[in-house]
Amino acid sequence: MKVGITGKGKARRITVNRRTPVIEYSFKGVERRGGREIGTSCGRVAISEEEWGLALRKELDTYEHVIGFGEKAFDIERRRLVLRMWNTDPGGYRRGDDPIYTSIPFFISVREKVAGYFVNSTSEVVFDVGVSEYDQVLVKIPEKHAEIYIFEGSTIEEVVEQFVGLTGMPFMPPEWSLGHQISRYSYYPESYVLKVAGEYARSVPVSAIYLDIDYMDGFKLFTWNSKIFRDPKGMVESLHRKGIRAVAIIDPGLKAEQGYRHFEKGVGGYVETGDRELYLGRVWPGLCAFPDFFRDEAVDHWKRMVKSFVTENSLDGLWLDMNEPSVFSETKTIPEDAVHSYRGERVKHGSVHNAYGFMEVRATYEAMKEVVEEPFILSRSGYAGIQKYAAIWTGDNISSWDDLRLQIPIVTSMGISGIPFAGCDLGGFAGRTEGELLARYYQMALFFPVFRNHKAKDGSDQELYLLPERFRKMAADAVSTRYMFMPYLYSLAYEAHRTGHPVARPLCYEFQNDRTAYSINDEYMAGRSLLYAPLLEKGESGRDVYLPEGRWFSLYEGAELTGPGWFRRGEGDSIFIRRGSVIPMSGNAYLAYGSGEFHMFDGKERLLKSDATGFDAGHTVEEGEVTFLGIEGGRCSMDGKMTGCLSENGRTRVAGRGFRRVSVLSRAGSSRKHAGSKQRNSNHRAVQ
Ligand code: MIG
Repeated sequence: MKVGITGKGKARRITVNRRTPVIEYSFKGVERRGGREIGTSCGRVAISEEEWGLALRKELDTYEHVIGFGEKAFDIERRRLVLRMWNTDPGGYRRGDDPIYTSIPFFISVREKVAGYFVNSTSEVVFDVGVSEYDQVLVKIPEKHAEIYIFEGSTIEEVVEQFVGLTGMPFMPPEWSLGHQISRYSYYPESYVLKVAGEYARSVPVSAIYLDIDYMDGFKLFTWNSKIFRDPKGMVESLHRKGIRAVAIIDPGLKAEQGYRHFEKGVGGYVETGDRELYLGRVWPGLCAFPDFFRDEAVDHWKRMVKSFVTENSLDGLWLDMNEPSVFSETKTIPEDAVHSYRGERVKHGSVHNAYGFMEVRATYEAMKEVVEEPFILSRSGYAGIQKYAAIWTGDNISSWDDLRLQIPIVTSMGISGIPFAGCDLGGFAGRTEGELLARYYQMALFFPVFRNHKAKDGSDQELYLLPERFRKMAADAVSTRYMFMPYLYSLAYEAHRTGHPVARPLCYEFQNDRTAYSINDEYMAGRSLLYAPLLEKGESGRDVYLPEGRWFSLYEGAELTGPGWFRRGEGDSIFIRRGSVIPMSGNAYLAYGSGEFHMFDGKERLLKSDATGFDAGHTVEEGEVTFLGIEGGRCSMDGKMTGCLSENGRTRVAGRGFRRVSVLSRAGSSRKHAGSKQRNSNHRAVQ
C-alpha cells in the first residue's frame, strides 16, 4: 500500500495506491511526510488494506459530534448510524431509509476543533459511525485505491468553506427559482397548464411551473406529445407574459427505438454490457439506452439535444429526474458490471455509479449556459460538487407529519455538505395530504431555497386554490411571508454562491459549542440572522422553541428573549431575529436589531441611519440603493436595492410583492460595496 500526502493550508490530500479518481478536483499542494496513520485535530486516522478494499478508521470521542453526509433521511447528528453511499431511487422513502438519491461522502467532526473528512470515491463507500466499532468511525471503501481529503479549522463554517472551495462554488440561482414554484405529475394538456397558472394568478404568486413526463411523446426525451401540447413554445411564452417561468423534466435514458432520431444519433456513446453490447434498461419509455456521460461523444450529443430543446421551447430551467440512474429492475440501477468508457479506459459501473447523475447534470448545465442567461437545474441525484450546477430536491417523500419534520435535517445537512440550494416537495410527493398538513409544509419550508409544491399522480390535488379557506390562507400567508423576505433569501443565495455557506443551516452550524443545538432537528437558521421554529404537529397551536445563547427578537410578538433556553411560543410566533442583524425585506424595508453597530447608507454613501438600539423596522429611501455596513464587528455587509412593503409594531404585513436583488458580501470584515451587484441589477425580471 502506497500512501502519499499533500498539504495546502489547512487541507491535506491523502492518496492510497495513487490513481486518478473519476471526479477530479484541483488541489495543488506540497508533499508531506506520512504513512498509514495520520493525526488530525479530531482524532487519529488509520488506513489499512483489507480483503475487500481499504478501511479507514478514525477515532470517535465521547463528546464528538459527527454531522454532514448530505442527503440522508436521519437527524442531523450522525453518531451511531451506518450510512451507505449509493445513489438510489427508493421509490418513496421514510425516516431511516438509506441510501436515497444523492451521496456526499463527506462528514464533519466537531470536538474542541473541527475537521472535515471527504472520501472522493464514487463507488459504494460505507461509513459506520460508531456502530460496529464503538469508538471508531469506520469507512469501508470497496477498492484498493482512494483519495481522501482532510480539512481542519476552528469552526464548522471554516471546514465547509474548504470543502466547497475544493469541490466547487455553488452556481448563482436565478431570482425566480427562489420564488413559489408549482408542479404536478403531470399537468396537461397545454390548456390545463395555463388554467392552473390562471387560477393561481387570482390568489397566490407563482414564479415557475414544472412539466412532468407526460408532456413527452411516449416518454421519449426531447419530444412532445403533440396531441396535448400543440404549441409548447406558445404555451411557454404565454406563461412568460404572466411572469411565470417554465421548467421541463428530462430523464437520462433514451428509448431504444428504430426511427427515434435522438436515440439513433447517440449510438456509439451509450453504456455497454461487459460483452461490449449496448446495455438496455427498462424505464418509463420501455427499453432505454443510457448516455455514457463519461465519454465526450455522449456529452456532445447530449448538449446538442439540450440546447435545441431549451431554445426551441423557450424553457427557463430543466428538471433532471431518475439520474441515480433509476432502472426498473431488481437492483434499481444499471448493473455494476456494465461498462463505461472513461479516458479510453473501460470502467465498471459499480466504481462510477455515484458520479452518473453528476456527469449528466454537468453536461446539461454547460449546454444551458450557452443558451440561457441564468440556467436553473433541479436535480434528484448528485455527488460532491453538484452545487456548481444544480439545486437538489429530496425526491419522493411520503406525505406525513413525520416527513414534514424529517425534511429539516435532510435539507440542512445538505447545506453543510456543500449543497446550499435544496428543498422538498411541499405537501409530500406520495399520498393524500390533508389541508392542515399541506399548510404546515408551506410554513416549514419557508426559508428553504427551493420552494416547490409537487404531487404524485395518485396523490390528492393540492393546488392552494382548492384548499379549504382556513388552510388556503395559512399556506398563502406563508408564500407572502417568503416574498417579503425575498431580498434576504436572495442575499443568502448570493452569500452561498460566493462562500459556500448554506442558506438553511442547522442550529449547530451557528452555535457549535452548544451541545443542545445538535439535537434540535425541528428548527433551523436562515443565514446567520434568523432562527425559524415552525409548527410541525397535527392540531398544534404552540410549541417549545429552543433559542441558543444570545438575544433574540420575536418578530411576531415584538418581544426580546434571551437564550440559551426554552420558550413556549404560540401559533405564528416562529421567526426570531438574532441580535446584531439587519435583514433586507421587500419594499425598501429592513428589519434591524442591534446595538449601535450598524450603519446604513444610501446608494450615494449618505448616512441614513446609524447607532440603532434595540429593534428597528422601517422603510429606507424610496428608490435609492441601500448599503448596510459593518454589522456587529463587520461580520456581514449588504448592499443592493429594494422595493415594496412592511412592518407595524413588530408584526409583519405585506403591502407589495416586488423585490430586487440584494447582495451579501463575504464577511471579510469591512464593507466595500460589491462591484458586481450593479451588474446583477440590470437585466432583471421581477418575479411578479
Ligand atoms: O418513477 O416523472 O421523483 O418527482 O414526478 C417516478 C415522474 C418518476 C420521480 C420523481 C417525481 C416525478 C416522477 N418521477
